[in-house]
Amino acid sequence: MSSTPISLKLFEIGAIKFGSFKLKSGIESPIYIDLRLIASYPELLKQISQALLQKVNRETYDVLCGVPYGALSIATAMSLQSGCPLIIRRKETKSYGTKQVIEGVYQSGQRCLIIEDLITSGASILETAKDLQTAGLKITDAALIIDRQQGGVQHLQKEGIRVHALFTLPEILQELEQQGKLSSDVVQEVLTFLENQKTQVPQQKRILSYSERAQLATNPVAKKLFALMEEKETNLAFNPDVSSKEKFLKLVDLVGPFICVLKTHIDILEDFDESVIIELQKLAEKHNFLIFEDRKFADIGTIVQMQYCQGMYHIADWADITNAHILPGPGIIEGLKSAAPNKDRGLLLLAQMSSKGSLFTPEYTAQAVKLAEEHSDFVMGFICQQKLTDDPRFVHMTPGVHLASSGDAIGQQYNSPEFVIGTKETDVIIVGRGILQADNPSEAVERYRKAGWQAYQQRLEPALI
Ligand code: S5P
Repeated sequence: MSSTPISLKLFEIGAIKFGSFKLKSGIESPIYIDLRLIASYPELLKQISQALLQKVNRETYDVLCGVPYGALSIATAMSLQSGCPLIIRRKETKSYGTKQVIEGVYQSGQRCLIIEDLITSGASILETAKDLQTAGLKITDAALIIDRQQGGVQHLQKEGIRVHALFTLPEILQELEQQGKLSSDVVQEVLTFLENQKTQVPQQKRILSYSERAQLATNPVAKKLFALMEEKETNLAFNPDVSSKEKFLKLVDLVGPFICVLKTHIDILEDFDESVIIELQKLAEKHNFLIFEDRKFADIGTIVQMQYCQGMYHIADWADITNAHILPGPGIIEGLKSAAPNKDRGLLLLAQMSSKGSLFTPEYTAQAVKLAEEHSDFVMGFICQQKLTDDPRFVHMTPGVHLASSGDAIGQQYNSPEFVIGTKETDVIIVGRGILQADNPSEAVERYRKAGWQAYQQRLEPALI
């Protein structure tokens, strides 16, 4: 269809203005674009949504989703005209919320067409795409009104998203010049401005490798862990949650070569005695893995000190890593830290849980990050479901991982290694029954190791923001 009417109307309603404008970044711009104005002109909205519908093959998508908030009205208009159902992405809960981010009716595996008004770097579309993918939707295409031609289209292409734009910004400028609305000087000024901006976006954001993070970590166990992950090429932690010591030790010997961390629930063993610890330490030495007692401490400082160092298990003597809830406040961290002063020990804070209906809130999770930053000599990272901080010193360890199941009957929820390491950007997958209950555990442990490691390697490829 002819581009004239739409671009001219955008100019007439003031959605594209020329002059001198101070942008949020402080930069002076000769052009200002505000496509949210379209919502106030129903005829134009209709015309634009029709043009967008014609741009993309209807066979390629099942649902529509507009990038909040600018494109919500456009996506709604497209839904009304095409009869294609609409879903809505909430913007507010995107940080580390466990709340519903995508509203509406959809099924995992359905294809969603993303709608946007304007593309610059592509970051907003990508953010929306990530949330939709997290919800199980497939994203292959995005339709939008104006491409500023500043690298966004190429950026999205690299992420596997095709962009269908009604116009590029230079096309609009040309049209307006032909219609006598702009002088060639203004067109030239805007084109030069756009060209200069292009070199600024998008920027490269390099993802640090585990070995680079080993250099940066402030906790000695985190340092060791990052280094041994790189050395053994594994980001797999295994928990043999069994009750007999013989079975436990046999399993540990079997999986030892493939894991970076062996996670225990030592109080599950019915025939526990000191020999378990002696054998476990020998195996840790033999196969080069760290031991993590998943004790989930949750009491006041003085009590956790005793639970950590005394009683039947003397956890602090043999477990490189343990974990704690932060519900009682910072005293629990200080208590545990002071209980093992002369040893290299690391603490993981429970910041999120995998179980259905867990009561962790985004505020609580944010508090865990804050406490980790304040105790970074002892706190080495988090038990969580997604990356919580860009601080490279902290290890993100994620349970609830399974290649074949989506959960158990009493609340456990599973994700794949690819999703956890690739999409949620955590560092270590914790796998129990996925390996334990497999027909062939020694084959399964290698399968999980490989899946986790490949997802990490893919993430390392330079990403654009
Ligand atoms: O949120 C959590 C935190 C932990 S530490 N969800 C979990 O499932 N875990 C632990 O991970 C749990 O105690 C168990 O040892 C392991 C998951 O085992 P799986 O058999 O379900 O893989």
